[in-house]
Amino acid sequence: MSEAAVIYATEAGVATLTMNRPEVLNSLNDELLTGLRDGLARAKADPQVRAVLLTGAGRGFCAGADLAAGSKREGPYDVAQGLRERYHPIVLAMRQCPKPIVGAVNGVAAGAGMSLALACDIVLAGESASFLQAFARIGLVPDCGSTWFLPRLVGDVRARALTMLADKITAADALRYGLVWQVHADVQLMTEAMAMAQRLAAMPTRALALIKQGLAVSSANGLGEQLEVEGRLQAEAMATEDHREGVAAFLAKRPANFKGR
Ligand code: T3D
Repeated sequence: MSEAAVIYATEAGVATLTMNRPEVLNSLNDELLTGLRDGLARAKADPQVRAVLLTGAGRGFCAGADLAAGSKREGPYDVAQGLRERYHPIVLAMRQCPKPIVGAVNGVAAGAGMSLALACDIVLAGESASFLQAFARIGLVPDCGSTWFLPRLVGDVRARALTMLADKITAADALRYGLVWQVHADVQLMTEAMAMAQRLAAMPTRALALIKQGLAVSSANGLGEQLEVEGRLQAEAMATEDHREGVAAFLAKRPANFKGR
């Protein structure tokens, strides 16, 4: 039996999804896309899982769509429909996941692979990782959210240069541009990323989900509307057991023991 294209493992409240086609830098074929979709759904549904960690096996994070598989397609291909059915549910599931997602970018993140990295909530990169908006190199346009994420993360000037020039940038540049939260020595990356995911898994999970909801709508809202959104989300957060525990722990001067409820 062939090895899974996505390896799913759980430890201490964290579900780790490892893209596992290292010989082709974890480029995205149907098996890998299905594995990501199923893995995200499984992590969402499991009450024991309170954070997700996404990484790649071998020397790459993800090199985007599998160009070899794509070139073997026979007959007309409706790419908009292909993206809608195979890729968009993954990007949306990541952003709408009620649990935080840590990206551990262990090598090159190119094309849709870079979009997947940007869809994570907190991105850590190894110092030899790189980021590449590969699309224009092969006459395509950025997809899987890159034209949405990039201007918001790096501003218009850098978004245009990154997407049009399609130059590979280093992890250090990605940190400087605000594409990643931290860069670590390659050998330390997975330890640091797992520590980050476990830290998030021990936090008030529902509050983190509500924070994601607030951030998701902020750029479409005016200040007045967003204040209303915050009020509604705060009402939900204030009704949680974890909020009561956080206040009780503060008043008793002891560490909080959040349960994710
Ligand atoms: O519906 C749809 O499918 C449309 C969706 C489109 C979304 C997209 O993501 S389009 C963008 C697709 N990705 C790319 O264009 C990136 C292609 N890859 C590269 O440019 C380079 O591989 C990298 C810059 C990422 C890394 O370069 P390097 O020198 O470190 O590695 P390499 O030697 O090029 O790659 C190693 C192997 O992985 C190699 O195979 P080989 O020669 O050892 O047998 C290479 O062919 C393979 N590989 C890398 N990327 C892909 C790939 N195979 C298939 N598809 C890939 N994307």
